Amino acid sequence: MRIVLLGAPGSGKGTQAENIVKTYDITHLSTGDMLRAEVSAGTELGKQAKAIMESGGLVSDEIVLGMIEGRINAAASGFLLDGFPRNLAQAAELDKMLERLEKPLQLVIFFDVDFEEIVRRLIERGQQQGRADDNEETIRKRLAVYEEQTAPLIEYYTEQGKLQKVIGVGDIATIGERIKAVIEAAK
Ligand code: B4P
Repeated sequence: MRIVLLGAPGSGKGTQAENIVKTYDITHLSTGDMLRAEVSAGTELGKQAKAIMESGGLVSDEIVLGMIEGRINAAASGFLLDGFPRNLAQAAELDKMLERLEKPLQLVIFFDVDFEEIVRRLIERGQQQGRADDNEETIRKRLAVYEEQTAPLIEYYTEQGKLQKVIGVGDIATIGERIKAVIEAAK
């Protein structure tokens, strides 16, 4: 399976991704996790990304595309993209990349969650895990960036006939069942 998880920060993509990749035995590709690993390893790329991430902005397309291409190539049994693409330029590059590989996307799952719930979740995560970008000011900025740059992907993938919406509010297991139903229908 070749799947994209689309949704605002804190909509549950990372949480649900863990179960999906286990169930379907596909590779989990989270650009957020990759960037955080670069930051904590103190690499040159991580140094460039750190301040942007802490301010709630998007890291440059060049950096993100450079990180993801080889990993998509290597994911022979399928992949789950989590947090990528995040704007129209990334989506267009992804389409080109997958066309070259003759492995087009099959499904885009959009997590529908209201912003009030998102702010509540991320503030709670900030208190529990201390992630630098989970404070109220940065969360507002991330949501504004999402609305401006990422939300247009809903229409982009709807036009391609690949988008399925899942209500992302409720308990984690129930949302997991909704997602499973959507994946089974797309197989
Ligand atoms: P990400 O790591 O993608 O950060 P995120 O969007 O906050 O994570 P996610 O949405 O997966 O969190 P989840 O719902 O699982 O990106 C971080 C930064 O990296 C970006 O701001 C950007 O700077 C950079 N970046 C990443 N990708 C990029 C790209 N492609 N281009 C440019 N820049 C990029 O979890 C949220 C919380 O909700 C958790 O605490 C979880 O426990 C909780 N939760 C989940 N489901 C729940 C439920 N059903 N009910 C209650 N709580 C729930």
